[in-house]
Amino acid sequence: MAAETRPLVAVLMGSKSDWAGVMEAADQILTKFDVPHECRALSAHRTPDELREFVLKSVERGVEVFIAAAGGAAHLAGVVAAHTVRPVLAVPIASTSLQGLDSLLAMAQMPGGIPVGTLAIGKAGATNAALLAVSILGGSRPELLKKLEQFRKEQAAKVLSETLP
Ligand code: RP5
Repeated sequence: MAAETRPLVAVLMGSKSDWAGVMEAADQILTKFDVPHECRALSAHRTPDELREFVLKSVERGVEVFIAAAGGAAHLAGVVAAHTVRPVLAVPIASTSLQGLDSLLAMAQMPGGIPVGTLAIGKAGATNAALLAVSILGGSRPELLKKLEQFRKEQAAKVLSETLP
């Protein structure tokens, strides 16, 4: 991985308000695994032209996985997937009175033909989207799979070391 500096993962979110405490978790995981990535706020509804341009340029520049997070009537992941055949991982954000259930259903219920892989609502989904991106990239980068195995060993050790009151 050391030689790769071009972004391999693009982390998109519908608004800057999706970052703190939620999508920053995806950034942290990708940084932990030394995966070159970039994070951008772009909206399917509010910046449709810039979003399309970004996705097309990203693919040209070598991005292999997209993560797309959005709240409410969440079309971001579907629109990204409309412009690329690279995998798109969707993270529903709990930013409305429906607490992310609206986004979860919008993302999970993509009609057959243009898939997005939908993760859990919120921070857990952001974390898992990044881990899944590492796993996807690991298909051609065995060193990333080794890091994932080590990560899981550390998680297991933590659970086993915990004592209850
Ligand atoms: C969605 O609307 C964003 O993904 C965000 O979750 C939600 C609210 O956006 P802001 O009004 O905070 O910009 O598009």
